[in-house]
Amino acid sequence: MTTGPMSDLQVKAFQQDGFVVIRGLLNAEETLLTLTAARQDEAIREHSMQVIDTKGRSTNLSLWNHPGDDIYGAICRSRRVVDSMEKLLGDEVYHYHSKLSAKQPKVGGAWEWHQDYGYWYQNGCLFPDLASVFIALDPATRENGCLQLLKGSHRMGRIEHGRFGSQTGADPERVEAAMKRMDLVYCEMEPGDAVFFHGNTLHSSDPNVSDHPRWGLICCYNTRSNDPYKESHHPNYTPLLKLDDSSIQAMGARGSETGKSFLEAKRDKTQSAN
Ligand SMILES: O=C(O)CCC(=O)C(=O)O
Repeated sequence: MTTGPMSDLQVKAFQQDGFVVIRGLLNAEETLLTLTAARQDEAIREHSMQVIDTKGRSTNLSLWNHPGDDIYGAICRSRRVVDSMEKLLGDEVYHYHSKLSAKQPKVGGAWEWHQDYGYWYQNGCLFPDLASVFIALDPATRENGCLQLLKGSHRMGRIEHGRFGSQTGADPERVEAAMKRMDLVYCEMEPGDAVFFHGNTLHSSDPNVSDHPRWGLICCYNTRSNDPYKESHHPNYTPLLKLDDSSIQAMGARGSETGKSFLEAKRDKTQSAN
């Protein structure tokens, strides 16, 4: 798929499973431009938080609330992504934030099982009407810590999140029970492939034990009708200007614009990077 929103079948898969994988969301040229921009992006590097896992390994996470005039902004505002999100969530959506999650070879850390809405609930979102799209920029494999999703887990509703023993994330007792009843899917992807997943879908990822980086761009959306009732570190409803799909390629390998505002709060997994 390179243009247009999702098919009805893909929407049905998302509703049933809590996620849907779209192969080739970005074409080869667009993916290369994005990866080139990200690898050279001084601002992304400078503003990245170290998200530390339970074994002390770290993922570099750079997070921004508003789409910039750069290639990541062109992607998160593209009709192909936004129209798909709107079809999946059944409402107008706005950009809640985007992030670059970079697991470097050998040192990139794990993410414990969590639901994004487990954290976003605290931001005043009354309904779990949020979703994200993870776009692979490198090959994402089991060895380098691809995303893992628990199929159908979005139907469990919001699970308690917090610090449980030495771990932070979703209540491990409930996660363990859920894992006995639902299929764990390792979301292996080629660069340019993407997975759209619901805010209540349980997901995690293993450390990167390979010799290869695993970088991914994650764009998150909330619905207009779910405008948070209070202010938080992520934005309230802000109209999203959609761009034609051709804008991605037209943008070229342009990284973060000068003055782009990143969320830099020092966070580790005890505070949630979300
Ligand atoms: O990058 C990953 O593997 C997972 C990231 C994630 O789950 C998150 O940012 O909420």
